[in-house]
Amino acid sequence: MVKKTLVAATAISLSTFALTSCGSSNAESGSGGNDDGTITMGFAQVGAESGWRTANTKSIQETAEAEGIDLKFTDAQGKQENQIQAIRSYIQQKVDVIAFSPVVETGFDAVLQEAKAAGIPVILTDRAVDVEDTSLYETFLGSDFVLEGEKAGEWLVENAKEADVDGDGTVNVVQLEGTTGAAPAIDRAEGFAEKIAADDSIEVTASQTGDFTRDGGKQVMESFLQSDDSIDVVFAHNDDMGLGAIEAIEAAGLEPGKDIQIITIDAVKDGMQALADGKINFIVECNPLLGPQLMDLAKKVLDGEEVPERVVTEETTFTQEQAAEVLPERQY
Ligand code: GYE
Repeated sequence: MVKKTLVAATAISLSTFALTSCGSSNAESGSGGNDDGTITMGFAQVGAESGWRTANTKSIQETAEAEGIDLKFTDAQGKQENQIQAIRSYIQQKVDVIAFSPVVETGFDAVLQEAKAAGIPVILTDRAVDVEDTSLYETFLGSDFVLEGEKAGEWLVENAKEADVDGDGTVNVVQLEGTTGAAPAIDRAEGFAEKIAADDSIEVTASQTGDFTRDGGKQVMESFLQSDDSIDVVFAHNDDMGLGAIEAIEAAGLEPGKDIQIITIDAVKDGMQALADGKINFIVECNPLLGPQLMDLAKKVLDGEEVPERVVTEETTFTQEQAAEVLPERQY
């Protein structure tokens, strides 16, 4: 699959062989924007589903403003058709560059071909698309989601004994998946599954989408709790769903972080607070502050400079002690 090839091109390759632009013909003018030098960027955002997304939007808007980039911003409210419509309208408006974070991986071929035909370069931020022709976009800036899932799985394997809260020899895990078909949902599940396969005592007993929202996580967790009283661990694909699960667990009279352990991804402030409070057990960081790198890539693309086909953001992980330490300085 195209995406898998991209994931293999890690940060290391940035400085070595991957300095190939996959659609530089789009931007050969080297104009760097309009006659007055102002760059107009059309950005089609996923929505406002999570704390991560809010921080991501803020980073993009603030950086554009600080750098004098004229940003046209739309919120697709989690719907792919809205996003496609927004991209089409940016093409009609003849923006200099289009950036977007694809709601789901597939189904963007046609609109990306339209952008290419119009000579407008496209930058993927945060999430990947699954298209045959990678020349349909210039570069993809964002996290390695498989690696994030792997980090979550690794931690669980290392802490399997403690995670087997009821001591029955099996670590029963329920998974709260992100939006169905979205790159982070697919890849995080994959990375996690790969790592926990090393320990036969760990088993994913139920897995359902909570759509990356707090409410979704709460509802799915409520139904999991109703049908299963042997849940040891929740693996939530983002903090918000984990926070929703905490509400459901507390409402069921159980103690999150103790009776049921919780692993999440993102490390936004609310998640980090719950981690420091002992309600979450481990968080894998996913950095939403992509604005500066995005604007930098856009300028380079418009100046006709070569850009790496994949730019991976650097991330870490947090235990409860580490969360308490860094929380006062956490920006988002
Ligand atoms: O983890 C989640 C958000 O695409 C990385 O989307 C992003 C994910 C993030 O809704 O909180």
